[in-house]
Amino acid sequence: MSDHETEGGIDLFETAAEFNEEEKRIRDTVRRFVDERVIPIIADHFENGTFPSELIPILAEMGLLGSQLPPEYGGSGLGALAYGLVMQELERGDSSLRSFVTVQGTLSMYSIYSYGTEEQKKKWLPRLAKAEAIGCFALTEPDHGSDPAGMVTTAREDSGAFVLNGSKMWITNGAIADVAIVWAKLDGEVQGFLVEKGTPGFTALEQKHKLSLRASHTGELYFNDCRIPLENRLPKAVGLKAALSILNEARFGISFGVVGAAINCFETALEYAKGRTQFDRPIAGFQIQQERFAEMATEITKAQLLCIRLAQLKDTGTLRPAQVSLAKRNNCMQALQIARMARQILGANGISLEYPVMRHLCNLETVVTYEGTHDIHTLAIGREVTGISAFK
Ligand code: TGC
Ligand code: FAD
Repeated sequence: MSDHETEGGIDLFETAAEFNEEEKRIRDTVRRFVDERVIPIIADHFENGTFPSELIPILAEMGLLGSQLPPEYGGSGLGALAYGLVMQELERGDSSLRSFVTVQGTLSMYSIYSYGTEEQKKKWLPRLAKAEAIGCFALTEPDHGSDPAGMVTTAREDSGAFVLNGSKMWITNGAIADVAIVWAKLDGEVQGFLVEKGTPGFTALEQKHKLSLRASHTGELYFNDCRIPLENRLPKAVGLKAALSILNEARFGISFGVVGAAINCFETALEYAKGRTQFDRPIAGFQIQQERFAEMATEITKAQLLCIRLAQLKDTGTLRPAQVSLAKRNNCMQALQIARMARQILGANGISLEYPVMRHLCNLETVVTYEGTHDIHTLAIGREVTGISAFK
């Protein structure tokens, strides 16, 4: 281990000194799992456009699905920092794996936990935690992404049922989900509904031709007079605010996750640059490459410091949406820039799937877009500091 590392990888400002023994143990367990089970297979899955489903039961067994929820609902009651470190280590492997855990354990389970009835929680949360059922979170529509308030999917009450009409697009796990958390307008107001796989009038298709997040399922959902029982409405999920509050939880995890992808790119580039000789010298000795390493190390360090503070604010219950926007926006864009720099350092090998860098780079192009684009988070921060909304 060199001076700039802790046992968890590059850490110039020794942020790991803030982790307690339990947090380090959890980080190391997930790190080992990723090294042993994910990294050896993920490039093939990326190339073939498949998700490593055989890992799903292991993620469940490790308690990583809904890990922040209380044990009575199948969670592990993890604190914010431990949860963040789990996401960091998973995304060091691949964004698709972190995405799976975000959608299952955070977007789907938190929606039911925060806004569901006791019956809905008892029915779904333990099954989702054990991966006996797969969930998805369907907010985005073909014509309404950044502006979900404009959604046109509707629900109406009719003879003891809700009838859903409309479509959703770009839904992670959409085509494999047993239960979809669907956001639709009931009497003009956005509300959350549970739609089970196989319900007549509900069709889910896999989206093809992605060049990013290839090792992840992405689906399109169609609702054509789809009748669901009245008890499938999430009664407390009334208003767009409900959906947006769940996004905060996921954006928090992404802020940590992308640091893992950035660290993996940095470490790959460093090892490569020390071993690759041109003009009779290791390329790591050239000033231009050292500038790249200094830039990457600085941005990883700043992102790590942001994450630590983000977790502290979350644990004290004072975290504001604009703070999450700042961390998501900064860390995603910096991770993408780091992946681009690392790719340059690897020269032609930078575009090969034999190294993880281009895979991370392609994935991060999605991660800067979903859960609120870079621009949307820019405007969320702008609104916080000026007090004026650029959206309306
Ligand atoms: P606006 O008027 O600002 O807000 C409506 C109400 O919501 C409140 N609010 C929030 N509450 C909690 N957390 C947040 N982050 C919140 N943002 C806003 C707000 O205070 C207001 O409350 P109230 O009481 O006044 O009613 O709404 P707007 O329509 O102007 O939109 C604001 C905007 C643009 C920031 C919002 O629409 C937005 O965040 N857009 C981005 C959409 C997005 O992020 N979609 C993500 C889809 S899910 C996904 O990508 C999953 S990928 C998962 C994976 O694979 O990992
Ligand atoms: P648009 O909203 O059309 O934006 C296009 C461009 O315009 C962007 O650059 C944007 O920043 C910019 N723009 C928009 N509004 C403004 C503005 N006011 N000011 C300045 N610029 C603006 N969604 C889900 O609901 N569930 C999921 O599980 C999910 N998984 C996804 C998985 C993948 C692989 C991908 C790629 C997306 C996923 N999404 C999911 C959708 C994602 O959240 C949306 O793509 C995202 O919110 C952006 O919406 P959009 O693609 O419609 O872009």
